[in-house]
Amino acid sequence: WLSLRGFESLTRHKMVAEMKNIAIQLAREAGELIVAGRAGDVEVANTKSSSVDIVTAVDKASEELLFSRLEELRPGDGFLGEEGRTKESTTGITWVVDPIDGTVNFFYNIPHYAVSIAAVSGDPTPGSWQVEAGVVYNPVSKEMFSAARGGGSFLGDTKLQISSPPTLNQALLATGFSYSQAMRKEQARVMLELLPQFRDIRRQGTASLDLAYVASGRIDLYFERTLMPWDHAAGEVIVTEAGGVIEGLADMPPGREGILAGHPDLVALLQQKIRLLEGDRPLAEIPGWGLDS
Ligand code: LIP
Repeated sequence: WLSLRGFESLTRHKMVAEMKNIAIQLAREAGELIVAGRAGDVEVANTKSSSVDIVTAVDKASEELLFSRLEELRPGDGFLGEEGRTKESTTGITWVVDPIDGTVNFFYNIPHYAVSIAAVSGDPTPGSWQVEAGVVYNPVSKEMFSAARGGGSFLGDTKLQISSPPTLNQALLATGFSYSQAMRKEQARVMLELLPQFRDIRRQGTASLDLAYVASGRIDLYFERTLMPWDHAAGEVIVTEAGGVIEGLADMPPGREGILAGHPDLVALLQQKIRLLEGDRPLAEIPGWGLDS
């Protein structure tokens, strides 16, 4: 005999597992398109927030493939894509998609980029949404990071669990920098002070893989500001289902203002250090942060 609560829980587990499996399948399909596109000439199709924030035709083709396949498989769901495809949800589920995260790496043929696909419920806004399932797929290495809420976090079939933290000076910190020169200067100011206090830093150019690497123990701690929703949606659930935490800067929700990920003890220590450096000033107080200045 299954209680109502038990039935609801079973149903929810089944639903999020189905969304994760759809995301895995579609990430592989988009991955094939991306690898084929990289084999040819890759040119900048246009730029967005600055002259170095680039889009290629492959980014756009990957997003169109993912949008059309989700229309087939999940017609009532919403869509929020980096390259401009958006659709309101009628089911309460929205797919938050970065068709190629790490576009600059892709453009330079550095094999460290990913398809990032997340299914979120509720308001599809960072800090408000509930991430139900997420996948981050590197189509070159064919590494598939995946998680469903309540179902654990995986690399392939290997379950991921964040281990007990190293001391800060033994921790490997990953970060990234904005496309805005003014914001990069601010981010470098903070990183200049943090760098000597850690084992080392890594700036790998793909936020979704940085988050997946936190879940898999390849990175101990991650911190970045000015990310867009599609950069971190899938990585959030991959980290939390591996026992890590996702936090925003100070008391702000995780998102554009800043996102930290890792073991809760390390994240708490980093929050304190950033606050001491005044590295958690709201973006609006940083002159020129969003402009290509
Ligand atoms: C990138 C992120 C990266 C960040 C870059 C850029 P994109 O996403 O994955 O971590 O530092 O500035 O936002 O633009 O390649 O999808």
